[in-house]
Amino acid sequence: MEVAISRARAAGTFPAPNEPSAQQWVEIYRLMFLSRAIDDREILLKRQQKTFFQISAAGHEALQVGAALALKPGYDWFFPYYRDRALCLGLGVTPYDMMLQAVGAANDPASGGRQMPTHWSSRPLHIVSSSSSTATQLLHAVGCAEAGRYFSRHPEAAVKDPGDYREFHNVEFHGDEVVLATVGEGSTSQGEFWEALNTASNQKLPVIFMVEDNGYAISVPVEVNTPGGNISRLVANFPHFHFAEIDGNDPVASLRAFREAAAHCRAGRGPALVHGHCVRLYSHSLSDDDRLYRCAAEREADALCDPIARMRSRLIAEGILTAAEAAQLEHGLVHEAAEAAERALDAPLPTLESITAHVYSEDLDPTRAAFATEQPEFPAEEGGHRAAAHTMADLINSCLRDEMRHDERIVIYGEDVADASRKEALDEVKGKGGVFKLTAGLQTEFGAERVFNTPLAEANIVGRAVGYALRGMKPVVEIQFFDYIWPAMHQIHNELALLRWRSNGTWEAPAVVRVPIGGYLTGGAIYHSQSGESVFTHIPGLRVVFPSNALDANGLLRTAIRCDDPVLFLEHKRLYRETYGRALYPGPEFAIPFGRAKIVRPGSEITLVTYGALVPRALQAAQQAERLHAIDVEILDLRTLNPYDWDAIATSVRRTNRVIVAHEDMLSWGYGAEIAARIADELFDELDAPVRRIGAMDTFVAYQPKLEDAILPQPETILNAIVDLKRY
Ligand SMILES: Cc1ncc(C[n+]2csc(CCOP(=O)(O)OP(=O)(O)O)c2C)c(N)n1
Ligand SMILES: [Mg+2]
Repeated sequence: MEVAISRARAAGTFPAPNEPSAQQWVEIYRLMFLSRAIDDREILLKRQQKTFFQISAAGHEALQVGAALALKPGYDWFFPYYRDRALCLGLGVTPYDMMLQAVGAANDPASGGRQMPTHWSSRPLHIVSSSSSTATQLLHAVGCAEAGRYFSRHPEAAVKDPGDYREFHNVEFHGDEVVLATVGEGSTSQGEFWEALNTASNQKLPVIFMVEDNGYAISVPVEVNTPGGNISRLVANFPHFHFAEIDGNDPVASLRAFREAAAHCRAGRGPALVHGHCVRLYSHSLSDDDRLYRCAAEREADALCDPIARMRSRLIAEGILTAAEAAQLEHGLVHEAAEAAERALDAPLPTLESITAHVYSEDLDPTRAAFATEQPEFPAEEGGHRAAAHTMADLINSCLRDEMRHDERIVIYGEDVADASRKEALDEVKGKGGVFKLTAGLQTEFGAERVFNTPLAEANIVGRAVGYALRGMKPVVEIQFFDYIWPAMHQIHNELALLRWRSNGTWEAPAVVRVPIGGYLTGGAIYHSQSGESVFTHIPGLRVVFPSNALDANGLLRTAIRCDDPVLFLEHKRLYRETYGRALYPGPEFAIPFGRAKIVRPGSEITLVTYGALVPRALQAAQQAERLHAIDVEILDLRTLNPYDWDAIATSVRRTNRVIVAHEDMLSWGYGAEIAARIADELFDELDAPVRRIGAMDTFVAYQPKLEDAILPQPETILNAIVDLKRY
């Protein structure tokens, strides 16, 4: 990819004195004007139906150019939003790159024709791919800053290891880099804004938040979003912050404010928030018409604040340019934008074959044999005694411990996962280590920089993981209960799983999200019993794992951690300490590839496809079917739900000609619907009976055990289905 860093940027940073030289004034004006010229050209193209969407930076140019020139592209890190054209021009994105995205060209460097215009991304410049979701990027910026700090304190963690995901991630850090995250004033209403400020403040992270306050969020004026109408007043009490509230129509005020903010951050004193008041000169986007909701007088007043017109007058008044020189410069820039557009319109479009590229890592396939280090090395002895079988909880804990020893890039965090946040307590107490104790002892062994508690905010947990992972670290985070994953859903669906595809393979976030799931708890009730795995298997880019026993949990978690894709690792709470499925410790290298089902009971008459807590229940049912009805059932434990082992299902169904798909989650629109549909479609000729499904009733799980028993599938439910299906 071609990266043109503009002339003034070639030296790295914009020259330091607070008052720019004449040449610097002209450079600021050049960037501002060029940004507007590209916007205007794009609007023309959209009206000619040569492009498909347009959103402009008009009115924000001064604020953005000041920020760009105060920071160092390719050294600092940038999490912009869709209105940041002048910022990205100032960082070195070229007009041609922008036009390639506007037309959706194959070699649009930001997304290969996948994202709308102005959804920035450039790896060499450290501009991280942005989504359309407002404010999600702020948490990525926080995680990114945490990762930079971590590597500067643990430089040895940056070493590559050819055995896992680390082979494919170059780590870059300097120790004093800052992270810029930008946001509109309306989007400061998002919880993620406050969650980001919370952690940046608490951790004194070098993040500069730039609030671009144009007074409107589409049609909603600022006072509706922000009580009192001014975000600076609301955030003023966050500790460790440097705050600045500026006239965003003045590029020199902006440059000064961002230099001061960057100095505060680089010195390790904490984060900064620069609140710039600017104007939105055009409608929100070309799909909007602001005459529908703004008075004419207000729009005219904003037009008088146009930062480009003001800057032009200033240059002429100060004798830096004559009117003729300004006109000549502008003419050249309009021509530059037009020429970039013409070239982009001739660029090749993406091929249809390219659509499926970069959904998952193409470097490291977690189904491949390299992850089949099976043949566990069971020890004969442990701690001077004959080795004993361990629970699933124990073997997940030992996998986490072994992997943390093996890979210094792993950090573990979530709610209550630390042994004790107050370190002085650790001399006295045993430690918590998770509400289910899955992370017990890890903070004590690896320290509070690698194992720590977060604020009680699930989007914070997953959003930061995206930021950590895109810097090459391996966050292995915990959501305390599946029932509370929903605040993080936006981050999982629109960010974690999507980053690779939307950036056409330029960025990725291979984090692991561990989640206790499921019911059968006798009193777990509505909010501690939920299933819902099919909601996540419906997300391209996300691997979903659901082990049913201790050994599988250990081997699959190792693969989840070492692989290069984001993984949702579902752990059934009821199975954590069951007698069923205990196993000896399999050693620190035991791994199981994804996408390989296990035949937990061979049989010849009916195939029962299942996973999770239904595996032991299906086994009970199969034993009774054999004993009471002489029916021989084969049970397949899928172990991973995305990818899943279609070959194993097809092979078994071809032999038995009858199949049941059983899961704990609700029947309708559940995971089994997909498997059953595919069997009906591709194996129709093999079937002697309809495909049968088993799942929970289409309700939530009640507290009263009598109701819970009726709502969730029981061994008898499975047995009845087996007997019924054999009648065909
Ligand atoms: C999470 C989310 N909700 C809604 C939208 C639709 N949307 C796009 S931009 C926008 C307004 C944003 O206003 P503001 O943050 O002030 O930024 P501005 O566009 O004014 O620069 C809305 C509601 C979205 N993109 N993401
Ligand atoms: Mg706004």
